[in-house]
Amino acid sequence: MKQLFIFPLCVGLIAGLLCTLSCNSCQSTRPIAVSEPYRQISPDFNADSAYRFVERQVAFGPRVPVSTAHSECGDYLTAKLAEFGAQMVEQHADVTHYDGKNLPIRNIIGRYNPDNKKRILLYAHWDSRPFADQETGEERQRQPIAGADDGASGVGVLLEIARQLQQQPVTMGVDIIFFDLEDWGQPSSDTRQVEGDWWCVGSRYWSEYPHVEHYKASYGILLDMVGGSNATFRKEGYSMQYAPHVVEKIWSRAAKLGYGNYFLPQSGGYITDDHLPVIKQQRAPSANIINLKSDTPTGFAPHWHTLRDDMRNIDRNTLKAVGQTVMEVIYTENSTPT
Ligand code: AHN
Ligand code: ZN
Repeated sequence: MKQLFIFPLCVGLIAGLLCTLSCNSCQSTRPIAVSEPYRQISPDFNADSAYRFVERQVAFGPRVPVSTAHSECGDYLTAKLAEFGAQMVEQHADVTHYDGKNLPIRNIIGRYNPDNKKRILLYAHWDSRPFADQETGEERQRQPIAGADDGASGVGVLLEIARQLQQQPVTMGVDIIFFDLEDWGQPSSDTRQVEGDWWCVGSRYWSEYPHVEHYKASYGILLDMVGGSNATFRKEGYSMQYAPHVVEKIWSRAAKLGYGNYFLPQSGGYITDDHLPVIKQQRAPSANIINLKSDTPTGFAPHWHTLRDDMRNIDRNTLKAVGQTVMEVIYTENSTPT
């Protein structure tokens, strides 16, 4: 009789032990504290495609207002955004630049889901600087730059994002603006005391006279010099001052995607750029993604405003890091209800 009691007890003990063992082995595969790889939400940004968009702009020649290259490239950009399904608006205006001359400007605006109140604004400048004033030698300083990085890179990344928005649409509103005449600030070689600030003329015009009355976006992202090899994006001063939450969104997504080597957790200098008028006129709190260096005299990459700012500097890896990060911000936002 005794054995009859002991037997089930033994079976119970063994079963219990087995269960504990197997549960332990279950636990080791349970994804609790173990860090899971981040799953990308956005479609793949195609860096080859972005590269070709940069190359195409540069092939027109320096996009200096008023030149054939400028007007032909403007037509190309409008046609491309339209081809990628954006509803187009162009702004034409006459402005005065620092030398007192009148210049026509052309801001190119592509709208996705124009009726949605919730909007994100993405922008870059499409003009190129008429003088390579960071060059050595007066003759060289008078020549216009190719602007592969300074101008064309940001526009190229945004064209690729537009192409992706057509293939995998979002419900949220997205505006892409290519601003004209960002880069005609007084050259350092011109020592005259000219009153005023002459950068960012196109974005200043738009910020004062937006394409839609009372235009407002939830936030904005400026892409400026986002194609250089070994680019480093430091947290630009005005962006941190006026839009730290936007900086945080971008830098944290970049880190999740593994681009922490481009988007450094460091502060950079204060840069007068297209985001300033946009911020000041309260069109959108904006962050500037801009290649800032801690080891160059200018604070920018060595090719900045020189004749070396051509396709040799453009690195697909940088375009990819920026493009994928911005897309991740957009597509994450789109899946988050407000
Ligand atoms: C200043 O040098 C004050 N701003 C530079 C903004 C810029 C020029 N971005 C590209 N080109
Ligand atoms: Zn420039």
